[in-house]
Amino acid sequence: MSEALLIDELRAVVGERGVVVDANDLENYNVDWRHMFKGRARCAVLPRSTSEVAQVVRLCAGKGISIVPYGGNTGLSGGATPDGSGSQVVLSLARMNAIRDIDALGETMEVEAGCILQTAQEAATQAGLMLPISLAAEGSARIGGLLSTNAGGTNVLRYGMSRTRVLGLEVVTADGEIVSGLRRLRKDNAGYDWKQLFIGAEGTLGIITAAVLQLAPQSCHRVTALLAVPTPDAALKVLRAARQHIGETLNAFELMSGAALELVARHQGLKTPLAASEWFVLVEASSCLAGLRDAVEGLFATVLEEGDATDGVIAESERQEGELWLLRESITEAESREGRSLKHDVSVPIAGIPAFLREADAAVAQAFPGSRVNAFGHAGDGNIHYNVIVSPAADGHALNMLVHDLVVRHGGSISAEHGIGQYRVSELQRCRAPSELRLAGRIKRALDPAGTMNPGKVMPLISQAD
Ligand code: 2HG
Ligand code: ZN
Repeated sequence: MSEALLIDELRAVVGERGVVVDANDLENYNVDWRHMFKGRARCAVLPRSTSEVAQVVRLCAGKGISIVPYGGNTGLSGGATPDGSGSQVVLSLARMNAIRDIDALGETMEVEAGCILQTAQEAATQAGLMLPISLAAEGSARIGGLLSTNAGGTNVLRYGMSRTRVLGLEVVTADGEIVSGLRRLRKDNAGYDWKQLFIGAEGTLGIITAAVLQLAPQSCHRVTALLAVPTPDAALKVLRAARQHIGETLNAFELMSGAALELVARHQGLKTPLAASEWFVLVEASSCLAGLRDAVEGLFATVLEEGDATDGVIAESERQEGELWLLRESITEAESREGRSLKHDVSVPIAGIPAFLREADAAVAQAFPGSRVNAFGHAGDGNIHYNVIVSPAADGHALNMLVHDLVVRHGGSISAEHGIGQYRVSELQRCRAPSELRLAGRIKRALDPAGTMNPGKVMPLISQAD
């Protein structure tokens, strides 16, 4: 088939400006945010509506051309990066960014996949509500990508993963059919909950084009605090005490090593307002009931007295709250400036975090002398970013296997919130039970029998998986 003909046919669907073919313009689509994965797209297509997405998918399916759905390119696992063959079409949802509707009484928002998270958050706030998906990349991440990767973030502890926000979904299937389940119902037990298959599937089963999200009431008061803690064990005691003092008002409980904050100081020039410590926890709570600040002060008194925290500060203004959060949210950027790092986005049952960290630190130090662990994460929900800064010559695969084996031994997951993308395909095959993988293969083959939806992501290529 002539390339020019394909481009003409795509342009006929999405308009002249909706097809990107220029090599320079394609760079954004060819490389992921970390510059770790690099591919070569045949072209990028930017549909303006669900109907155009469906037409593009049908056109490509008819010609056996694979599609790589693309959101804000903020994923960390290479899920939106095409392979190097030059044969895959990248489908960006960027031009489908409307907020279609907000229902203030029902606390829902219908939004298109290309809407940037921050824009959706602001719209919810203007309506007197809030959209409780919160993560460092919220200024660029798009709703479709967030749902396709079932993104986590800093308030999963209270509000759950992105999946739990979704009441209704609209998708285009691998054969180009529009399936619309944009219901705004809290309760809907009518048959299979098929939308759950597409959430977290990273575009391997179809393309999410719009969603109805469950919003939440705004909190009237918020308290943000930073505590210095001697060990991860002590951090968990603080977590337990926080649950007792401030209960469900706890939005976030983030663990950061002193080493992580040293990176932030070195590369971002941001200073921690407490003296040096091996570990820190960042706590955020919010409520509309009075007395939250007093309750957090009570928590401080308890944990300082018990020696589970050695120091602490409660933010006195929104500016100070922002400064505390900036420390936490700058870790990824600071780490990327430090050199080569291998990311392990793992989760273990919360009580197992200290033992996991101890064992992993010892094993990594022994097998990879000279490497440095950058551990931080959402300890309140069991998710630790166990990233290791290594020399360019280090055997990354061996290190990944070492960490993941330990995770499996602790009953954990090798991807808590970043997904599998192309980065962890082989590790998922290695670490998951054969029965689970067989079931996943059956789902993939049922929904994408030709294997044209984001091939090689999450699952091995279909021929290999058979
Ligand atoms: C975070 O928690 C993100 O800040 C990124 O999930 C984690 O850089 C990472 O490994
Ligand atoms: Zn994270």
